[in-house]
Amino acid sequence: MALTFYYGSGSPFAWRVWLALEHKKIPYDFKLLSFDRGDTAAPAFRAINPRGMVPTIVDDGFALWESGAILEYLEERHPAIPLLPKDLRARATVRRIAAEAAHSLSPLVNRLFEATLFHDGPPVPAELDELRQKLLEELNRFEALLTGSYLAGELSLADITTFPHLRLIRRVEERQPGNGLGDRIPPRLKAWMKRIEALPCYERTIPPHWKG
Ligand SMILES: N[C@@H](CCC(=O)N[C@@H](CS)C(=O)NCC(=O)O)C(=O)O
Repeated sequence: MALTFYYGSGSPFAWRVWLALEHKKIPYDFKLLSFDRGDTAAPAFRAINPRGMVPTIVDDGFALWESGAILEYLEERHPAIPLLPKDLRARATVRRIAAEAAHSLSPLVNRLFEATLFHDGPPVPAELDELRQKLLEELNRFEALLTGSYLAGELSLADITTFPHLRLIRRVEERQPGNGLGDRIPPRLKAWMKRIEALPCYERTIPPHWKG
């Protein structure tokens, strides 16, 4: 039985899992849930994931949610194309970076969305300036990690976990020019984004609603 993947367009957490499924060439049935339609609150979905959140997978009857847990599960279940290094400390570093993306970067990107695309009325300039400053400080921490092509050696869960949040920052600028970070994403991170966007898994996982 194939793995079923429940996804919601625009969710950075669901995007991580989609990138991993594609990169690792794992067969899956794709279930696109609509936030607007309230699909995540539907009883049939709540019966699978009582929290009503994407990403969620069901693998041979086993339901799992929380993107970090799903990524680790997929890694162990489908090790052929690895996204975790073999070396103990390298693996710990990847997990650390993935946790930093989840707990330090992601909340700031959420706040940027709330202050711009999800904001009723024009953004409050002072609030936006303070937020941009915090985001740039955070991005500089990721910039410092980029001594090679990827965040931690080879392409890994560190990149897969971090990328959607960076791409969402650019999305704000695309939708509301001047309200995102403009061209202030640090240069090595910018080049790294291009590298990820050149991977086949990127093209296949662009959020459907971005394509109009
Ligand atoms: N910590 C969770 C976060 C997942 C999450 O926040 N998902 C949101 C979308 S970004 C969701 O499904 N929300 C339900 C809804 O808005 O109906 C993870 O890493 O998977």
